[in-house]
Amino acid sequence: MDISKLQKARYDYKPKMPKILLSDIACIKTYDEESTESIGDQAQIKKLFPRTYGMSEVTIRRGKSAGTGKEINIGVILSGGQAPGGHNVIAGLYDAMHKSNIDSHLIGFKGGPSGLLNDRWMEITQPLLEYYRNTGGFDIIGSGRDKIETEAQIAQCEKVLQKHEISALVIIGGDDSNTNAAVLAEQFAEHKVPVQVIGCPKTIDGDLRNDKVELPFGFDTATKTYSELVGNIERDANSSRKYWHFIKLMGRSASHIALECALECQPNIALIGEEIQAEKMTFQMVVRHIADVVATRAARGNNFGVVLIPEGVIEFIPEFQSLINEMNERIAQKEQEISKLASSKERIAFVSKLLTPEHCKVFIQLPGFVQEELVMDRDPHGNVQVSKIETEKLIAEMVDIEMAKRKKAGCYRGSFNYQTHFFGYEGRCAFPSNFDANYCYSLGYTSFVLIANGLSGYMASIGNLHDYVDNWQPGGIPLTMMMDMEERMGVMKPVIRKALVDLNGIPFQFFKAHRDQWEIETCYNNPGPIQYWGPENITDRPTKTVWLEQMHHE
Ligand code: FBP
Repeated sequence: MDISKLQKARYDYKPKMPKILLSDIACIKTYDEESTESIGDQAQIKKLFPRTYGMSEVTIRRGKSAGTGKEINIGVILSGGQAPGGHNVIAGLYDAMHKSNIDSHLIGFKGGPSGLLNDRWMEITQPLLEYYRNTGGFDIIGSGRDKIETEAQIAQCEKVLQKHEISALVIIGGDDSNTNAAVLAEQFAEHKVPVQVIGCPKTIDGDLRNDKVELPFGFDTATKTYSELVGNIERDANSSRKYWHFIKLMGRSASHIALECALECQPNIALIGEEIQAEKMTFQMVVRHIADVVATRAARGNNFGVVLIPEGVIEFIPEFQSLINEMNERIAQKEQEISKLASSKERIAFVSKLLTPEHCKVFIQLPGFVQEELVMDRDPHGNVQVSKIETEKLIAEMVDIEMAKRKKAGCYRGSFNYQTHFFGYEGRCAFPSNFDANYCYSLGYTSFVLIANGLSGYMASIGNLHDYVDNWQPGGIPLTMMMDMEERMGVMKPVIRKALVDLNGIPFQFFKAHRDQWEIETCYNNPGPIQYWGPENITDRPTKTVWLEQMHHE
């Protein structure tokens, strides 16, 4: 294998850990704190999770641990979209379990939850891990988006876990995967299957967070990677002074990534889906607002700018939300007939007839490529794949039309030329920042401490993330604490609540207080690439979101 110099150097990086985790592993243990309630629908969640509901939050402090020293087998799964740092969670888990007992085994199930269902596995060994420490990606064992839901699937998991004599399973994933972890912990307890289940918070989207979980891993690296790219584009825009750049950023529903990049890069405009929904802004209102900024900047001689667009924005715009809901429902009923139509033109015509007049009007006004995306790109459940819609192009084209209208009416004299970009996959497997390398390793290590203390149905957590790593606080949060009931495809289900951008939170309020200036003036900030070596205040700094949120608590 031809390995880059940076990759080689990163193998040798020694992740920092909270001071307490540096103690002898036999001399740290969990302590019960307050007992917990779920964040919503307490009675229903309690009924569905009678054995794992109401457990106490735990902290890790010094104390004699009875559970260390035993030889055990642990299983691990990477689940969902890639996020930088996943390899370090596995490394932290591996190192902790081997500090406890050198003969223990770590079994990685390949390709996500389906690896467990289909018994596809590999042993994670020290020599193998040496090629993955501090690197991005999930390629050590792969990932997948399957769910383990039915009784038959749960029974199959129990069989596979028992076959390998696995006594604990660590699931590294987002809200859905950790919901799955909660279900497995409850079911194993009910069936008296001696397998503990521990979750780890992962997703670049940043939406697996609450009062107890400060941040999922991967958000830090991904947003720093995107911010570098956005900053570069801002510099380019300010150099050539001839383009408006419309940049879509990943984040399936919440706008945390766009907000963080806006705080870092100070673009002219950043759309925040949650605000658009709260203000009940129509698509036309969004387009007109951008057009107003384009016109104001043009009047000052600035025919350039940068607009950040969160991937999930479309679902926050009321008319699209109801159009998509209706399309999902009506297309599902006519799936077979639609599949027989040969051309996209025929499909578009057919689908527009299925819609109510109000939605049909919205649909036919959309540019052809968006109509096509709405009709053609459907997930295995038949739903519109919102993330595949080229919103950046759609918005840019609509602004173009609006500027042409204004020009004709004589109220705009500038020139409007645009470029579109989508940054998503570029950031999901980047080399983890020092923050994510340290955070993930600590999460993996903490997972083992929770296991050694006999816990199940917990998420490993690290608090105080804005502070020096020494002062980070490891612990465990009961998974049921983060749950409420939500409608999923027409059925009420217990799920871990997704955290959307808090419009009253300091990060959004900070953005709101500055954006008028950023719109009109050119206040671009170019944070540059992630730094791995150098002064700690540069290499280890957390995101602005984490930093600003902390100001709120102090
Ligand atoms: P997770 O929630 O699983 O972490 O995935 C996040 C994400 O990167 C989203 O931002 C994006 O919409 C989606 O995954 C893309 O998924 P896929 O990899 O299946 O294209």
